[in-house]
Amino acid sequence: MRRLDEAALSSLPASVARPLYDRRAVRTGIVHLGLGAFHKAHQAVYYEAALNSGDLRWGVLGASLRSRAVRDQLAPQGNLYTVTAREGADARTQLIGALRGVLVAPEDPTALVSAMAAADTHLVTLTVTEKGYKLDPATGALIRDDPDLAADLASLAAPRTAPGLIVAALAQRRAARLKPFTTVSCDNLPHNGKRLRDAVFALAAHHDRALRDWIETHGAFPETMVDRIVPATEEADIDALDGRIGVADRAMVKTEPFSQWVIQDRFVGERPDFAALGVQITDSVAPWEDAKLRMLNGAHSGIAYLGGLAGIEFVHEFVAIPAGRAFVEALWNESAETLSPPPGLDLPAYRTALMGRFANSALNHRTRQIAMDGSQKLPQRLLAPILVRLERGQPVDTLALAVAAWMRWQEARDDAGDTYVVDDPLAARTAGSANLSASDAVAGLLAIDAIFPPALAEHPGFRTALTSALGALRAKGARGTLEERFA
Ligand code: CS2
Repeated sequence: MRRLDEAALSSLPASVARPLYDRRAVRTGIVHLGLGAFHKAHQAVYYEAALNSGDLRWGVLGASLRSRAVRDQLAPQGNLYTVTAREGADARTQLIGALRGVLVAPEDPTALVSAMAAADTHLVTLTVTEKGYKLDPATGALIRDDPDLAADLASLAAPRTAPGLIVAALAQRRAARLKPFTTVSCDNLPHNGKRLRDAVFALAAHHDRALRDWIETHGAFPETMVDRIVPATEEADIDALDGRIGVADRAMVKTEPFSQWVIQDRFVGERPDFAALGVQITDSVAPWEDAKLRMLNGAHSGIAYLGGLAGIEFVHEFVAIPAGRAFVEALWNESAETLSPPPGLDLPAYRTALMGRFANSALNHRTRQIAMDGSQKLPQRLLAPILVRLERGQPVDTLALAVAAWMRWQEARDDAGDTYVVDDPLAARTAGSANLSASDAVAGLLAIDAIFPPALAEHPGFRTALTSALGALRAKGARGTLEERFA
């Protein structure tokens, strides 16, 4: 089996799109924190387009904040990897050359900080997942007793968190009389730019008030909306790609044809010509962000828990079941009414396109993958629209069913009795309520104020809807409940 690397380039079939530029001439203009499948299939593809257009400032130094696996996959390949967009029988593969190197932050945090502080670095982008911001999901306040954040509050000599790395690097830039870089959160958080800025300000102020003020005056933390479905790569994907292109790419990513990136028009210094790369630059990102979080991600989370409990492995299988599809439509009916769609977003067309994306059977997007970290995802995806509807006195039955399915998921046993690990930073807390009666379980989980704001926790109608939905899920299973409510 031949491994992908520079030498293998000449043997690739002509159908594989490849770098149109000289990789040796590329400079590193971007440091990316949280190098994972999503970055590789989303932002990196836009940077690759910038390089292909001849603007060689936008090579990427990727950093993994924890594991060395990504570096170990990429290093033998000269940091080359492929992105394959699949739909039906169609698979289009592009070789990405934008990645210039990979650092593993815990191995050498100071090298990473120096790279971020380099004069050529104009953008620091992040995909560190919701929990990587060290913020309370309900309120957005810093979780000061998080062990890694506590270490960064004590000293920034060897930062451990994303906000810590950013503050340390900005301090070096200030000392070197350089401008800050633009810091771009690309995670599915509400107001991701503001949340990241708040975390950075709080940490900077703790160490050096003047540094905080300098960042406020000179820095930029644009809001963004990012969208591309990127299922985790499996061995079978690597084998299938090998069969098609004749090389083994252990760093490959698979995705869908669709991709969208909306960035608030707020930058310091140089940036790629984003508009020319198909990125939407706008003053108002929030309406895009809300629509995406509540429609795509909200439905995803509902599918993840109901599907996971019912033993449905993949998203496309869930929406192939009429009651599953009807559940998604009903959830969208509730969520859509809470949105103010931005100019250019036609909600009915958006819904049709989204259902088509969910139905993409070439992706094999696992419900279990989406079920991860529910405590961090629920507030912006499901609880935000519920709050709006309850304030208006509107029913929330379908959204509440999705939340109840998350509650039932905390029991770590699906409808067939098979056990699994609840992969969530708050799993130890949610487990305490899992085996109580439905009303006690609901009360116990609603009391977790890191997830549920008081207005929801104390709402009697919401509590009743959850208790009845949780009771139904336990008695009839997720599949039975879906069939009963949506068939
Ligand atoms: C998914 C997202 O795993 C999840 O939580 O909902 O990763 C989703 O696929 C992306 O946000 C799509 O842009």
